[in-house]
Amino acid sequence: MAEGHRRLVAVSNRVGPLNDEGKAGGLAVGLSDALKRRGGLWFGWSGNTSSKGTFSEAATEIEGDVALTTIDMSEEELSGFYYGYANRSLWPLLHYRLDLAEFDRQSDRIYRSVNQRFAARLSQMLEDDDLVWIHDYHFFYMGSELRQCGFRGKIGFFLHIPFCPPEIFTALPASHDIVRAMLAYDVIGFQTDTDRRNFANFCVRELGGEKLPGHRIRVGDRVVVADTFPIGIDAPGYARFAVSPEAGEHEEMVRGMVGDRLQIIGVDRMDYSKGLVERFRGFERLLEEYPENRGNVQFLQVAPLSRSELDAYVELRRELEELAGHINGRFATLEWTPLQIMTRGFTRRALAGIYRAARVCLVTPLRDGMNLVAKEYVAAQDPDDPGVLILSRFAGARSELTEALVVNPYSTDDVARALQRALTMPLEERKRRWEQMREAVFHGTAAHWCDSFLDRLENADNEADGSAAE
Ligand code: ADQ
Repeated sequence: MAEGHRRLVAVSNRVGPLNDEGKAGGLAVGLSDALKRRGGLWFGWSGNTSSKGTFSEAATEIEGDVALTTIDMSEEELSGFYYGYANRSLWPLLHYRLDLAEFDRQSDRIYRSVNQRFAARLSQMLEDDDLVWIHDYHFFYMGSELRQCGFRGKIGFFLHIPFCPPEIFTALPASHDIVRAMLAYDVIGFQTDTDRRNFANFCVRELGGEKLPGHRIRVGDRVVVADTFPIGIDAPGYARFAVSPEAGEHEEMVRGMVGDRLQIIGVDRMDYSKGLVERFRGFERLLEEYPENRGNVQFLQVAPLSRSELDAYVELRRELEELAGHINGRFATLEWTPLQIMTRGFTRRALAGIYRAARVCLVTPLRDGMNLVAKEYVAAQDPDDPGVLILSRFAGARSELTEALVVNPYSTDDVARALQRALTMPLEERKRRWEQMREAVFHGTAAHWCDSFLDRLENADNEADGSAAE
């Protein structure tokens, strides 16, 4: 373990990988970096299901100073906890989609029991001065369960996705239970000030809490820190990926495929929060309203399948494929297909090369905690010929990437206009905008995110008793 630091114990639904070879998402990259630097334990679900009776066994792999410990779930747990409560109730609700949220007491019960079982298992491995950091909407109850098991050390929580306004969150039957349980944490982190405010407003209006200076909240006799810690990427590492041989090969492949045309790229898990349907309509409107682009632009949407067991995701895939077919049918010629959709995954280096080959990146979620694709696209650009980022006003990344072309993703015209502007933007303006964004991405890195959260957590006692500087 690194000197001078307490052991870091991180908890997230999926664990690892610790290397940069795979297809790791944002959470894994940020955490693996912190764990490799400090040493520690990473605990979560193995990704496997096993029958009752055997699943309390934990498996541990050691890599350097990091132990990766996982446990299995039963089929019932997977369906009630992961597909049920986490992804059918909490995910849509926290993304402001009350229309898609489903609530049932069976999955509520299973969600709580998985939190309890994971906490019980983890608490056997904890030492008093460990710094425990719980991640995301799968584990809202984990902190209070660890307290029930007797753990008295520091526990922090970071929410990777948005926290919706109390007017929406109160629709969740267990909304009070969840936020009360969250008060067991010492520090609660959000991606944006909006999320932080929504949470604080819930505490005030629903639980009779009080906002204190220094982004602290008092509810009864509990004082917690609730602050904003925007997640970032390993920007220097990503910029290096973008000039690696593997990236170069992919960049060339894309350039070869598009020829003289301009490439537009979108990269998102196939999820209704990412605004893909609206984005496709915006692209269609571009071809309608600005016909000079016909035959001269190419839109590649990379959209790996996600949560395909859930109806809303099956329906989204059907709708997207139909819409892509409609747009291609309407505008394609013998030598040009305007829109291509791919569901395969790429390595991080390959993806960096694909970003670098694209003149425009469309990041138009209807709601997104942060959105790391936007930051990766910026980090991967060629400084002499950078592309243009079109960014939704509803992505957390919007607060930092102020020189992106900001759009309302619900407005087809707005998306089409921004596309036209991006495709015709002079090199000087592209460079000027990109430099601001590059600065922001290199400033707010994954390491910075980790360090500022963990510093805050280590100092949380002093803050909770009001002695921190205000
Ligand atoms: P996600 O919703 O998964 O993350 P995002 O932040 O964009 O969204 O991260 C996606 C990651 O997956 C990126 O690193 C991207 O490169 C990678 N990826 C996507 N498609 C890929 C493909 N085909 N092949 C390889 N890699 C691919 C959640 C929240 C976000 C928040 C992050 C981190 O929803 O708002 O930014 O957590 O906190």
